[in-house]
Amino acid sequence: MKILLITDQHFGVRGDNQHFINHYKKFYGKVVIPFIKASGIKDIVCLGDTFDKRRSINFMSLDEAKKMWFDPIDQLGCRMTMLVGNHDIYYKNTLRVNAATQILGDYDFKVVEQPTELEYDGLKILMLPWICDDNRDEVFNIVASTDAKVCMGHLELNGFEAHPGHVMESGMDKTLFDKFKRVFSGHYHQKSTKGNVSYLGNPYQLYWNDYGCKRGFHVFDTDTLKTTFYRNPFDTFHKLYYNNGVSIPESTELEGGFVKLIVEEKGDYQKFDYTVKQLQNIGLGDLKIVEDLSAELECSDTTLETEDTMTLLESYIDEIELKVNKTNIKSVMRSLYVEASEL
Ligand SMILES: [Mn+2]
Repeated sequence: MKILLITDQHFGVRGDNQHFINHYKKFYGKVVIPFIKASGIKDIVCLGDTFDKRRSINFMSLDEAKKMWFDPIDQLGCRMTMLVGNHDIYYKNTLRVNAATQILGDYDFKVVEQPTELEYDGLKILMLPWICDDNRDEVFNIVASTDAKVCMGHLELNGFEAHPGHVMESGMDKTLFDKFKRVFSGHYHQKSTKGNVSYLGNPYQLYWNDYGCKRGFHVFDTDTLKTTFYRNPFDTFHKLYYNNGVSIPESTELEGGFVKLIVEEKGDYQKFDYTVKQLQNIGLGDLKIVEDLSAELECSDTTLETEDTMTLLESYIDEIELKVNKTNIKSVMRSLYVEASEL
């Protein structure tokens, strides 16, 4: 049997931003739903963080999420199992009030609020929602006692790359899950595998840090225990390098996208202005022009590198002298930055 695995969908992301809603619609409408129809897949597991904000979703976002994902899945008669993730819960120490149960009661989806063993075509899978104070003992007990060979969860494990360039230095030890042949997890949006543990990665690029990262969904085969990755063909973030001109990709590729026009050599000003106008007419989500003005200064032998905000913040923290743990400061800055981007 084939099961479609998808995780960290984050409906309502970036403060219910319309460009992201359109981007999601393109992915679900043109890729995932047609794939489910064509492949005849009937079982879906969402490994947590189906919704973005812990305490609310705006009505328009919810309506669009129903239309692009929950309704079609329901109409196709798919069985959907959803693990509760850390973004789906109102309280931090218990899963008692969670978005899926509150919002999706009209659907016949299975919401995993407690560690649960489920069987798919004779294969037992241990399903673990987000681990918090309320369920930690229960999770440890079931991990110790289960004879399931596969585990799916929303796990915070040490040593995995959470965002590009950021390896987690806290979290549970992955050896706790050594007994399983395969472990699949949501939570970190970066796709990565170490030994028997695979972080599946979320389906789309959501922040500039995700630029160039491969995102998508997987299909898991219960007979072979193998997964196949299906990449999301639509990138959210694009960089164009302007060098006396630039070739602009098809407008359908850029439409709704977030574009950085990086000016290396401006050349003719009129031609440059025309290019900017062309880009503005495509209907981008955002256009940023990145220009290295230091080149016009005389002492320009130091090259100015353009980096994203998070990388700049991190290298700043690395450079300054601090008496406290820099990793903690970085993680506070990162969550502040993510929170600020969502406003
Ligand atoms: Mn997430």
